[in-house]
Order: sequence, then structure tokens, then C-alpha cells
Amino acid sequence: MRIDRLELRLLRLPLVHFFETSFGRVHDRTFVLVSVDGDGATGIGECVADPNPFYSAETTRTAWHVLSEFLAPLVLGRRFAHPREVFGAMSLVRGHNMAKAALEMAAWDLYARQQGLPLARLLGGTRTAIASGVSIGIQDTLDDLLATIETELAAGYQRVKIKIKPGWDVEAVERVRARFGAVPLMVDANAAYRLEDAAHLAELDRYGLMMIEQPLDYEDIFDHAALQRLILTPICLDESIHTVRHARDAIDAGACRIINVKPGRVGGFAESIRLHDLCAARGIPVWHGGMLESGIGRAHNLHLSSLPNFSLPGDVAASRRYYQPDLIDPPIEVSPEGTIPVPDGPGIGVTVVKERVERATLHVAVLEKP
Ligand code: OSB
Ligand code: MG
Repeated sequence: MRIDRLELRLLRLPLVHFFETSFGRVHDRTFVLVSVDGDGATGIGECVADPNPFYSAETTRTAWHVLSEFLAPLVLGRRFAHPREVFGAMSLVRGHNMAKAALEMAAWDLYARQQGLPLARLLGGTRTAIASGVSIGIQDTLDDLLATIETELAAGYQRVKIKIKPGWDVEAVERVRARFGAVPLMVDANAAYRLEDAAHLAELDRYGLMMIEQPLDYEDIFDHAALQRLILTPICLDESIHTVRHARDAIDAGACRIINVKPGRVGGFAESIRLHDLCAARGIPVWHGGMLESGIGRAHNLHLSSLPNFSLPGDVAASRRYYQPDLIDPPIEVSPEGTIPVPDGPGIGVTVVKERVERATLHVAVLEKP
């Protein structure tokens, strides 16, 4: 596989419903799409960096900068025997995993299309459908939260995750349990607490949550290990895990019992597979996270979620929760049983609607080997 040409595209898409986390509320998503051409085929990847550096230090603009100035020259005109070689080819650049992942995942799509195989087959996927959960943001009122959960459970989703922050936590969980009983439930704090809040977080122990995701600071493995000794609810790390080595250290330290995999956070599919395999060997279940992706990134996530140790429902949900219309047609839909089939066409296996991509485009750049 040779990468002859790269196209970067900046898009803005309005969200169907605002999404609020402990970082704040967003009404739309502005993101970069990366296309790679080689030997007459094209692959595509979606960069999950946001305009602001709140979830991670990367932004849409740093991703654009690093992709065009540094990553493109490292891959353009190069021949790769397999897309698993692409991450290593970018190792001169430190960090910027979201920028790297968008390019690397486009290369996997390109290679899969050239081979005429669905991505899941190349990645080592073993299931034909994945278990889908929903991530529900902070709402204006607890009544709004309960109404949203009711709608999503009726749609079939297999588990509910609610975002929490100080002032929107124990009472929210109490109300959800009172109304919906033993539904599989978890919470995500997006690093909104400190170790000093351990006694408060321990109040969540009585609700039988599947896990609490990223309660403490994004760099802090040690405090998570200390917190895990003080609470019964299993800790799942998200923001803290940028490399397979972080994951190994976190597991060794007892900082988490579950890990959320987002390929954008670790630099793409090859690193995600290594992370998945490490967790499988250590008896740590993983699940696939989400970054409000369009149908393009969502399709990539579906393929990765088909690997065997993705044993818990992921944040990979139907298109209609995010974008209407989505950039792909048909959109991704969830079955009444809360599953989503893994596409079986070549590459990501979904049809990108070019006119919709054009309409959402703010800016385009084409990069070729000089
Ligand atoms: O922490 O998992 C997170 C969205 C944006 C940034 C961070 C997170 C999320 C979500 C939404 O929880 C998952 C989704 O539905 O795509
Ligand atoms: Mg999270």
C-alpha cells in the first residue's frame, strides 16, 4: 500500500441535542476528516479532536497543523506492507494521538478496501454485531434526565451512562435507580473530582453501578489507585490512558478494573489492538468509548468493537442521537435488542454522502509529495 495523496477537510455539523459534560455544553461538532489515496483507492478517517483542549490537549487546529506540517511528510509517497506499520512511521512526532489516529485509521480503511475486506476482518474482530450503550449528558433538570433515559431504554440500548459532576451526581443516580430499577448503569465524571472527594464518591457504592469512569485528574494514576482502595464501584479509566504503557502501569497500580478504548486517544487501530490484547491478558474488560463521531468515525468504532475483549456495551450508538442527517446513508441504527450490526462491505463498509460532506465543509487542503 502506497499513500500518494492526503486530503484534510474541516467540517462543522450541528448536534441533534446539546451534549454537556463536566467541561461544558456543546451544540455542534467541528472536526477534521482525513482521506488517503493510494493505488486508485481512497480511505477515510475522522479526527476526534475538538475545537477546545478540554477533553485532551489536542484541538482541531493542532490536529490540522500537525497532520499537514509533520505527519503527512512522514507517510506521503511511502510504501507500507500493512497499515499496522503506519503508527510507527509517525514516531518522530510525540503525542498528538488524535491527529495520528485519523491518518492511521484512514490507512486501515484504504488497505481494507484494496483487499476487498471489511475492516473488522483485518482488525481481528470476532462478532457480527456489537452491544450498544448510550452516554447521556448533563441536562437542565433531573426530570429531563429521566425523560431522556426513558426514551433511550425504549430504543433498546443495553446500558445507560450518565455524566456526573459535583452537584449532579448522587441525587441523579438515586433518581435513576428509583425510576428504572436495576438497569445496567454507570457514571462518567470526566475528571471532575479530587481524591479528597473519596467519601462523597463512596456514597455511589450503594447503587450497584457497573463502574465510575475517570473520576480524577487525567494524568493521575496514583490517586486513582488510592481512590479504588476507598470505593467499591470499579474505576474505569478514559482520559488517563494515552498509551499501552499507561494502561499496564494503571493496571499494575490497581488504578482501574476496566478500561475504555478510544482509538483517537491512543493513536489509532494498531495501538488500540495492543491495548485490547494487554487488557485481555490481564483480565481487564474493555469497552469502546465515543467522541460524538459522525457516521464515518462511528463506523470505524463499530469494526474495532467486534474484537473479543470488548465484552461490555460501548458508547457506540445510533446516528440519529447525534446528527440528522448523518454523513453516511443509510445511517447507523440500533436494533430493539440494543445491538448494531458490524458493516460487512469493504473497508468501513458504509456509504459516505459526498454532498453532505461538501455542505458541512469549512475548509479543504490537499497534500501531495512534492
Ligand atoms: O468522556 O466518554 C467521554 C464525548 C465527548 C468527549 C468525551 C466523552 C464523550 C462521551 C460521548 O461520553 C460518547 C458518545 O456518545 O459518542
Ligand atoms: Mg469518558
